[in-house]
Amino acid sequence: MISYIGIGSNQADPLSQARLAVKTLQQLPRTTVLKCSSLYSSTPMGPQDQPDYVNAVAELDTQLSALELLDELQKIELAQGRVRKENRWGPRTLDLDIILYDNQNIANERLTIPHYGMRQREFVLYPLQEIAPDLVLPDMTHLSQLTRLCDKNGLTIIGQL
Ligand code: A4P
Ligand code: MG
Repeated sequence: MISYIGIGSNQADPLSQARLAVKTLQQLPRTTVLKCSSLYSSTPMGPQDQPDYVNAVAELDTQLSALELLDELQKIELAQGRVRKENRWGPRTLDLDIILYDNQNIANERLTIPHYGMRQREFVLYPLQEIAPDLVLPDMTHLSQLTRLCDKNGLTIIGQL
């Protein structure tokens, strides 16, 4: 299955957090990292009294189920010092979200795929477009239709993975 993972960090050296996360993704069982976007700097969505984020998207080919993949991503978040807090959209050392999994729609108590925020978030759409310009969502929306409607909001490339 092809899956796209959103990577976000705005604490404890975000560039290194993102790079380490990709190295760990490369070691997941039954999984290959096929492509990585550039690293982007983005303005915080949500509370503004937090540092800018570093965001990227990785393309995986995996034989893990979506739930197995989520378990692995949450292990990586915890290993990199993620503390789950009550305040929504607050700062974090590492956030790994499953943006898309195969061409599937998944809705259960642990997973919503496509990720609920992907259609509006410049820090997901533009890195995704960089590595998958012809992507079509399960509901047949073309990624390019979404990016056309989405302001870059200061999103800039700051490095490579
Ligand atoms: N979950 C459901 N669907 C998914 C999915 N597709 N991928 C569940 C991953 N997890 C999924 O996640 C809470 C629960 O969501 C998980 O237990 C899983 O079962 P979490 O990582 O503990 O919580 P969270 O990430 O703090 O919550 P939320 O609302 O998902 O945060 P977001 O939407 O990820 O936003 N600004 C910029 N510029 N860049 C960012 O990356 N990120 C956030 C976090 C805020 N502002 C940002 C950024
Ligand atoms: Mg998350």
